[in-house]
Amino acid sequence: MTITQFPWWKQATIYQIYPASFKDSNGDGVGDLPGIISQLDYIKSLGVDAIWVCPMYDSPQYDMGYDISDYENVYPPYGTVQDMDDLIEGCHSRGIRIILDLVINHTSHLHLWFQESRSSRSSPKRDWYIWRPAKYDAAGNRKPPNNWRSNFGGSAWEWDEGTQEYYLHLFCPEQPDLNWENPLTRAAIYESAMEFWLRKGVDGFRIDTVNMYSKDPDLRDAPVIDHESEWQLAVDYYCNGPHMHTYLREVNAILAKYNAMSVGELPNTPDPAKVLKYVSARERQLNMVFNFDVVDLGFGKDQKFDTVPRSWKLDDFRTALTRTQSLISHDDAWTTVFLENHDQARSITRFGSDRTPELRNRSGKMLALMLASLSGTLYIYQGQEIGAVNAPETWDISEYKDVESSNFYNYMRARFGDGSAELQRTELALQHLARDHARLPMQWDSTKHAGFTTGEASWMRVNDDWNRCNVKRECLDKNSVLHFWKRMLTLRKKYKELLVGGRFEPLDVGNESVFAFEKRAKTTEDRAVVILNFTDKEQEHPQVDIGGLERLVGNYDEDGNRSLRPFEAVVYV
Ligand code: TEU
Repeated sequence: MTITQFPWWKQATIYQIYPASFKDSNGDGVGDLPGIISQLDYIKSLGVDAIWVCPMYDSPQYDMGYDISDYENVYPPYGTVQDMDDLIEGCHSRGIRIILDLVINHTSHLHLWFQESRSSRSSPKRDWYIWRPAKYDAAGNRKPPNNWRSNFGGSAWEWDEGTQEYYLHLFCPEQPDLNWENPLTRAAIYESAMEFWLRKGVDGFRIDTVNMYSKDPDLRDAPVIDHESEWQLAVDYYCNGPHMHTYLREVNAILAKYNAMSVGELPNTPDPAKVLKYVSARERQLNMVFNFDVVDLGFGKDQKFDTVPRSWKLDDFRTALTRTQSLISHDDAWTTVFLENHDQARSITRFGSDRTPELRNRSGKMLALMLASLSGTLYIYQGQEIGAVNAPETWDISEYKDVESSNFYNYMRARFGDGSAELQRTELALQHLARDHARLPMQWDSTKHAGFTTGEASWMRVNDDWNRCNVKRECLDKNSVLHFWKRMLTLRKKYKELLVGGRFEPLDVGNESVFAFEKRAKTTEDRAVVILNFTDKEQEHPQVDIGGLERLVGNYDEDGNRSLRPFEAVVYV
């Protein structure tokens, strides 16, 4: 089968939208659905095929909408269900597909299901969440059922005074985990969270935390790594549990009824054999997943922010990327390509350089060229197409709004105190890796608040570079990152067989400055070589064979004579 016979989602580039920060239509400082609708022509002009809208459901926003209180309603500041109907229609009439975020590992504590579940131990919905009695230590102190640490710090269990039991929450206490073992719960999830929107015509889902629904059956303690804390990293105890594949086959059956696609978020699963169980077509579970191999580079091993900026080597990057690309060599599996989303800091800051406008422009184009040349479905996060970078290091920590950032900062502050070296290290880590950087308002033009809102204030501060880095300016500048992205997306379509569906092979492995790889089409003789200088210095050409190939595109006008210039990137075909 050639790639043009592939389903749409294999050939697609998907543009991710974070509703709060995309475009505000009514001046309240928060992005909204009419704002998204107003920019559909811009989105179309990028050359993308679909949008993924982050949670727009009703929610008290403890975790920016990943805490849903009603799957069948829209968060009022974002708009109404009617606006969603209009958005779906606005996309489809332009030939753009639309996928939603499916958050079904947990709900908000304000969801009616949880309200009923916590109302009494004999509630018919008691078993819809994960409740356990307390344990008591030798001194008689009440303790949670196990030592699991939540993803946002602290115990993963919250004590409920009313019914005198603990409930499990892998994220915020305001995000209680659903009990997937109960078939009634699963049926309710499928109906309310999935079919309600599938009937409205959405084309698929990005599925949040897709491997956490089945936990360790005995909820055993995790091994103690952090001897200073009661709570321990427990990902091996709540990811990829024994019933995962049964549940996902059910999810798949629902999607199949509507011919809808799925992309699952698959954290903490670097082993390709495990990944294949989720994405092999014959397993009938997910179409593809987001692997964390690349985006987790440089994170602390035990705690994400317990690290220093750029603590990764190019070889780590190469290995991680090769692992995710390797999925494509299995004929019935598929993969994804991405460097950014709403949980990641900006890729230019992390993997390129934002030190000068010139380096920023070159490295932004280098990353665009690389991503557009990799196999799988390509995902671009809002702002990435204009080369957005992290908030400046001069910003006060109070500008960071995300629960993950503030919980960790407060934890380190309580543990080590103001002015401590540990707290300074934490600030540096947040400046480099916090999720907040992706959540700054989209920069549309050079007016106040970068055209994101006409209101007095925006919910997060606009990045300082808005006057130089915005959609309007980059549309006018042929040399912009935005123009380069459009060009790369056109070439990606033209050379689909090779760039979207080809086999990937790293070249000159071990080179710590230059990342080179080869792509080979599966059904033709075509071959491409991609060469990327990942440093801000001149580098020697790597030892790779480009005999018989012609330069297709690069981020400098002509090939340099002897060496590769800073962040130079070239594709030969
Ligand atoms: O993220 C899930 C997740 O597994 C975490 O690793 C996540 O990457 C987090 O950012 C840790 O740094 C998803 C969503 O993408 C995220 O926005 C939500 O906060 C989370 O689920 C809870 O729903």
